[in-house]
Amino acid sequence: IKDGWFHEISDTMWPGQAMALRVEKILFAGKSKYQDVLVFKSTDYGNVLVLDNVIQVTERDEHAYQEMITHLAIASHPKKQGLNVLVVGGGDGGVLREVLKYGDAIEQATLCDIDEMVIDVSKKYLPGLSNGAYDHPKVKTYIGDGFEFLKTYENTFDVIITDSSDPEGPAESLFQEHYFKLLNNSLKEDGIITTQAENIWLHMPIIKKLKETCSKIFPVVQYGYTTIPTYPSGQIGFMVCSKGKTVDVTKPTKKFTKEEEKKLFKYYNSEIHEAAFVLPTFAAVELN
Ligand code: AAT
Repeated sequence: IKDGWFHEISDTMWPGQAMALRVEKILFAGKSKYQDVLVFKSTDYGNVLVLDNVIQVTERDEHAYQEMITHLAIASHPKKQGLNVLVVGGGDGGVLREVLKYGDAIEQATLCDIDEMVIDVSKKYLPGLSNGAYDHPKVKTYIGDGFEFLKTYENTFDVIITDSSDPEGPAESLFQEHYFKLLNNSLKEDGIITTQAENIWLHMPIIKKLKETCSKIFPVVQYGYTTIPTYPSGQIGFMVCSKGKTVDVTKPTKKFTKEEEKKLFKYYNSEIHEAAFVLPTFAAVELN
């Protein structure tokens, strides 16, 4: 933080550019076992959570990410009842909040984040993120490495959402081939996964490799994306993969009415679900 502005600088992940947000007040600054944890109140984006100097969420635009990473998977799942959902990462609780929007269709929602401090500061300074989800009777929370957690489950989950940080740091293992094998193993038949899959302007080599890795394991692999001002270059994508060969993840099978959409979501709707997979030419050339 310099002259009242936070700068998101990374010479390796986004060289020569940086997002800056004006700081009104620092609310929390600490160090967990895994990372530096910072929460500040910004002048125009609400409260902001930062891990190892990388913006994780701002109250103003978090919906664009949490809604898309969640609903691209759950809304295209062929099963409409008794869904067992796992979230890896996502300690701020935003994805859990989105999962619970399916109400009775959710049998159980489990979250495994490596860092308890992220959960604690999010509950305290970003309460709208989880919006009470951690206290919901269908929610179970585990603190630990998502990679290790998955080793203990087989044929269990219908949907697994990996809401992880960037591959530099504690989330490195969550981008490896072995991780996707574990995901595949712990999914039920017809299971679907989404994972945070970076930005087409900055990380094409990572995305390409991720897509290749996923394609070795899953018969259906699609890169979809959302727009979001406070992630690097304003865009972030998701690898959406299905274990079932005949599932088309680009088409939602769960159709919300327009009224429901307006009530439930700020960003997601059925049209944007399909549109999210339409890539600009340069990205399509690289990825398809
Ligand atoms: N919804 C917020 C966006 C995030 S949060 C990433 C979360 O992943 C953090 O809570 C972090 O503690 C957790 N995490 C990191 N590594 C692991 C791991 N190995 N196992 C479980 N959880 C982990 C992502 C922001 C994307 C930023 C884009 N530049």
